[in-house]
Amino acid sequence: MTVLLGLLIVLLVVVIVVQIGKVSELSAKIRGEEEMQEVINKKQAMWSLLFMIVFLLAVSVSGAHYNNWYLGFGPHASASEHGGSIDSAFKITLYATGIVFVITHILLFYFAYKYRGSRSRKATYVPHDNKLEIVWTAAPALVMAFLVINGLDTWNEVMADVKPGEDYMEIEAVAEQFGWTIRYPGEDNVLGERNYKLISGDNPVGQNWKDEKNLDDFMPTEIVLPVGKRIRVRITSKDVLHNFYLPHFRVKMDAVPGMPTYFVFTPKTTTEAYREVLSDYKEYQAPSDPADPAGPQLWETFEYELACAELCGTGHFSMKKIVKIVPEDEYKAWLEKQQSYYYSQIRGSEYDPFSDVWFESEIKERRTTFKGNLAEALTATTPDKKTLRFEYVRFETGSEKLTPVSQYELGFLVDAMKDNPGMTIELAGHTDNTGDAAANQTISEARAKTVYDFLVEKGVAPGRMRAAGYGPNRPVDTNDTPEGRAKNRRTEFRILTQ
Ligand SMILES: [Cu+2]
Repeated sequence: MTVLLGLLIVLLVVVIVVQIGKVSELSAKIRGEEEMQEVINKKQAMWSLLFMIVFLLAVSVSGAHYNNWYLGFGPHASASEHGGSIDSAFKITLYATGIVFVITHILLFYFAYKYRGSRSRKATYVPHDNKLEIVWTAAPALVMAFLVINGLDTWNEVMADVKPGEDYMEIEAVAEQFGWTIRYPGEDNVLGERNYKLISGDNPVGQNWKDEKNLDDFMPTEIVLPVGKRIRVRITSKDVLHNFYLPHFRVKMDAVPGMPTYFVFTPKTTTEAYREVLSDYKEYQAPSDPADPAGPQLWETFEYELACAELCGTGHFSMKKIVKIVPEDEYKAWLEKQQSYYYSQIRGSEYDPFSDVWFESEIKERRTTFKGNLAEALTATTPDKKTLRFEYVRFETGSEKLTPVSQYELGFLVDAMKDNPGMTIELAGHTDNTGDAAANQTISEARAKTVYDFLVEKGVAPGRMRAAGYGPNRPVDTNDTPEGRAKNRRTEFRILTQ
């Protein structure tokens, strides 16, 4: 039944189509085919005009609607000094091409309407027209020349390196799959030398520790920069192509393995000030975490960020780093808290080329500690509190020869003997209980004697000191663990009189 009904409907539709065809044929005969064509032409011309209006309206409305999402518009003003030039170069291009876009589209559709097929008009054949050719070549050429010159001017300003004598700070961004290592120059404001051959697990960017400029360099987890300071970023990569991209500052530069690149910019808006600007826009007044509608809003949690703008592999997305722009004093406070990579990771390790030397700051700090401990011992009354252990006096393995760094702490003692003319001391060597007991006794005596000789050589009167070796007989900890044994192997001095 349904099939029959369906067939019937199809048949009826066919009949209707045929009938309409017959009617049009008839009306065409009555009015003439050309006249009919003219009616159709006019209708289509009207439709195309309507299409143009809807199209241009849609372009304008969507453009205005998303205005606040474009870089350089609404809340997205550039946060760097040069960024405004880039934005205006883009805007000039946008407006110039936008005007041409609208005019050509209006003309295109208007001409289609105006010169639609009509019996009263005949097309003219124009094989060639010099004047027209000149006009439509020269006009775009002029506009292009203006855009290119303007763009070149902006390019030269944006890509310029620092000038000699200019006040700036250089940081380094080293990319790898998948993260950035940012290196700051430290107090000396100069980045130390680095070499890719030195890169290892303990030396992420291959710093040459023999170069003293490296000693204060540090590598923080976030990028903090002072507002208004000219920053030169030295950019490089360890593996594949990456791209150093700071969208809010209009900074973008490839990180190329083996070929250092750079970018110079001056941040002009602090994170705090940028948040203030964003707070005026409704797009940023939504909750930052949709699951917590009462929580902080998007503008409150806004952070500038560093991204990698090169598709460098599967973990590409994770190359994001927070960038904070802060006032000068806040930056200084942050700097204070940063620890140099050398001092926190390399100092005293097997990679330290300066392990035989103490730096000024270390001498100062350790001297203060030594003096404090000595003052405490001088006022103490029990004999065990009158004994002080040398923390930094070391001997060559299996020998009584002092290592070079031992001179510093012994030097403190020399000064202390001068400051306290009534003080007499006993210098004592101790070992752990491993190895031959007699040999331990001998070496502990020999080591105490070496220290004694060193002090005499430095001008301490021999009569104010005596040297003694106790071998393993006076342990301060267990001899069953390596830590305990290390504590037992020691050199001490005990205040006898003062
Ligand atoms: Cu990358």
